[in-house]
Amino acid sequence: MADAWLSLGCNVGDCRSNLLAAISRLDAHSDVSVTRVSSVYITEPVGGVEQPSFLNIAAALETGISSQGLHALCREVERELGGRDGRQPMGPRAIDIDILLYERLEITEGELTLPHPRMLERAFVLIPLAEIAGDAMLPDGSTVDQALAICADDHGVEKDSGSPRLDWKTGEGRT
Ligand code: PH2
Ligand code: MG
Ligand code: MG
Repeated sequence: MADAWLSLGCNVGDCRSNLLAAISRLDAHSDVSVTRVSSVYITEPVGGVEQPSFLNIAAALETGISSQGLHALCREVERELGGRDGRQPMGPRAIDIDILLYERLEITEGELTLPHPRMLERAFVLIPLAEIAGDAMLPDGSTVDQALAICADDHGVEKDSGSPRLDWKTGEGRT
């Protein structure tokens, strides 16, 4: 089994529902177990066009599928939830599922680069990830907590403390 960590984001439609549906579908795969999901964070958009705030979460999973297999599964779940319809790079989307880390693998193969090439520059990725996996290691042996400590991104990232956590086992947490 391999450990992998994902970043999920949404800023179009019913985002809590889309995020919950995404982690539930990933967990429903026979070779994927979601083990932890962060709080939901309301985050200022980074890059691209002017667009609404995002909701972002991080998720930890254990999987028997390869990094490429997991990438294909993430794309499939994005498609099922309408997250790839008409979207632009860095633009608004109903669901985005990015693999951040897969074990301590360092690869570029087709569309997949690991670790995620922009994760170290993004507070909306590192803050949720540090909540559930501060000790997780990057390929160079440094930790997520260390990466967050030196991240200079000052875009707003605020825990959505007024709403329940998303529970992918019971399906609770939709508003
Ligand atoms: N995703 C993007 C572009 N910008 N900004 C925030 N706050 N959160 C995101 O998930 C995000 C973004 C493209 O993947
Ligand atoms: Mg993304
Ligand atoms: Mg993506």
